[in-house]
Amino acid sequence: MDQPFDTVPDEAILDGRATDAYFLRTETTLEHAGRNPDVVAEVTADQFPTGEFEVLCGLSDVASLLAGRDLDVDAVPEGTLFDGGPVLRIEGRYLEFARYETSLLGFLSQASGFATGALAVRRAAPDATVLSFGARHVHPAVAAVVERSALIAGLDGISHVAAGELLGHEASGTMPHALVLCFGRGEQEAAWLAFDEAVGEEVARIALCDTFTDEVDETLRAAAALGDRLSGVRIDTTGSRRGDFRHILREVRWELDSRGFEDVELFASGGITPETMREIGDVVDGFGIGSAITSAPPVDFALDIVEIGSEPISKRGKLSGVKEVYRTSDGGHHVGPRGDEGPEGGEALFEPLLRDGELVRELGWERARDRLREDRDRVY
Ligand code: PCP
Repeated sequence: MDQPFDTVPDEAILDGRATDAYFLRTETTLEHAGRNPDVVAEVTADQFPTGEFEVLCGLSDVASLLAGRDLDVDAVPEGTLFDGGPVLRIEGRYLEFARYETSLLGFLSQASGFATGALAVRRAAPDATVLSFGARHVHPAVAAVVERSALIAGLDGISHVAAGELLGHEASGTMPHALVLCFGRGEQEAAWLAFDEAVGEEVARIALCDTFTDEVDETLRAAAALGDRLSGVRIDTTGSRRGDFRHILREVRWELDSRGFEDVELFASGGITPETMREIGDVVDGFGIGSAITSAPPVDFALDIVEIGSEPISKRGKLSGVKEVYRTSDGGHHVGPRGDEGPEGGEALFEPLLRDGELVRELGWERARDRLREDRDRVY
């Protein structure tokens, strides 16, 4: 079985076969006509600012894609909030990168979408512990893209083991309903106690308390069974049984507190959106969030040639000429022609990424997370 999954292999991405067929026909045609102009191309979502910021993510994959090619590439740093104008610029012969456009846009569009969704989650509960549970909603080959974007957005943890190994950030989590079900109805204590006996001391004892009976009932049983070894409970009440989720969680908190379990933390999960987080954030200590991250729409980036042979050019509807983008002194985003004086006190955002195909910037996710944290303080 050479290729067990519907996953395009890395080699096809790196050699440019992970592309739309029309780029290969473009190569054939330009080579036939003896044309391979010197161009500047830009990657842009909206031409002008719209008032809605998005998070740039996926740059490390783009660097891996274009490294070694005879190109200069500049980009705004990963983790930057952007609102209109280009985020990446490629300078070189067109045929040097034509076939890579599809993968390049895919890398940026999906990762930036996840990171933008994850930032909305982060901002909805700035002080809570928030874990990414989104890997289950995507093809496993891109789970690390979800988790990396979530970490860049400032989430506290991730659930996916292989992604954690890749990113150098150990996966965490609680327990699934499957574990409780395996011990049988009425045997929840056996499940929680077996978990406590089996897993390492470094794992927080967070009991899932909604499998068979009422959330308050299961929570109090978990507290009685584990005593002060219980560090938290997770409530994941299924949508059809949820009713007033905030009320359920307040009841759980009340009953724990009134029995001296004030230190037992309360975690909520299951279909939770930033809006839900704002509704219940004062009652819970943490969240597990999946679809609010993975269902975020991809950012609609396009790659456009804006200069050929030093002359500005563009298709209609797009802005010709090379551009610069700035963080303005009041935290806004400004787009202007390269070479013009930017806004007073503005910081030009583009930085070199590749020079003659060589990587000239560090690209770790921790760096991007720190960048976003700083940029958030300026923008919001
Ligand atoms: C939780 C929930 C969703 C998971 C989290 C993803 O799973 O029921 O399926 O969250 P999302 O709704 O924000 O995307 P678990 O309770 O761990 O799953 P299971 O019922 O399989 O044990």
